[in-house]
Amino acid sequence: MDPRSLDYLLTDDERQQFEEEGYFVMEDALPPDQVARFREVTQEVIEEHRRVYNIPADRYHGVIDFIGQRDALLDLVDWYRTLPKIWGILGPDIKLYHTVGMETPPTTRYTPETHHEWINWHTDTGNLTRDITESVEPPRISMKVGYVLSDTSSEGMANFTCFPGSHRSRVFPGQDRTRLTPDAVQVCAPAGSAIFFDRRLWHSPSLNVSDQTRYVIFNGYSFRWLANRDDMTVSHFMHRATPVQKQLLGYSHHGGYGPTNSFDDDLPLKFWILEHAPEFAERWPEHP
Ligand SMILES: O=C(O)CCC(=O)C(=O)O
Ligand SMILES: [Fe+2]
Repeated sequence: MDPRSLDYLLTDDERQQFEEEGYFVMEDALPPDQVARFREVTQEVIEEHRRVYNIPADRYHGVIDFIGQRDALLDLVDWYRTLPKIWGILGPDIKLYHTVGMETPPTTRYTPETHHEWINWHTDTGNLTRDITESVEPPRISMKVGYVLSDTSSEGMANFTCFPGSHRSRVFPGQDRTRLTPDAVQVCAPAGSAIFFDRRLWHSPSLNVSDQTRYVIFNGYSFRWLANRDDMTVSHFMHRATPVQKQLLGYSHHGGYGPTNSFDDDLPLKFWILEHAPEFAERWPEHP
């Protein structure tokens, strides 16, 4: 693992913001050359997808199972500036379970009042909240990091949009699920930012009324036992992945039995943290 990640450990402020608001923004997650590199890759994959599946160029479009689409994307699996935030929140027994490359072209056909097709208020991970009904507050279980690859530093640029602090409720907190009401927050984040959010946070894509196409890569991390939310086509990465990357790509030495257990040889990330940032291990829950 890149030793520089020790300079990016989760801070108390970030932890508090994540707990209270359900998200936080880190502005310097990717240096400019990496922003350009990942934006090019994202643009290329999405253009290819639009051609193959005949998707109109002016439609908001995301490609799931994104991480394995290009070799360059392996670097994001354990990116040294962001991974410490993920394990700082979820602990060491985690994997990547879902990845999306997203393109939002500018639109002149819709206005904030008439953009029903673009607004989709939801919480993440599909049926998870629906099916776990024993508690009033839904469980966290997964989170995402969104790598902002184009400017979204002011509103109307297809900003990631949410209701801050809404992650503790299974009930939609707004007035109208088909609209971007004024109480929704368009998160303003420049290119190179990472937006970390709890999967329970009520959020939506939003409208791009700027003159630039928006690109974001959303990488979802979860506990290792959660079913993947896309095909996670990554076997071609395994021969060159580091042990930590292999863990995060879902590899287990114990086949299907591995992910619901915590065998030491499946958890190089845990031993790296124990050696380099042991103060975080004090927060890990005991196995009952
Ligand atoms: O495009 C967006 O800003 C929202 C994406 C989203 O809902 C997600 O990645 O979970
Ligand atoms: Fe989402």
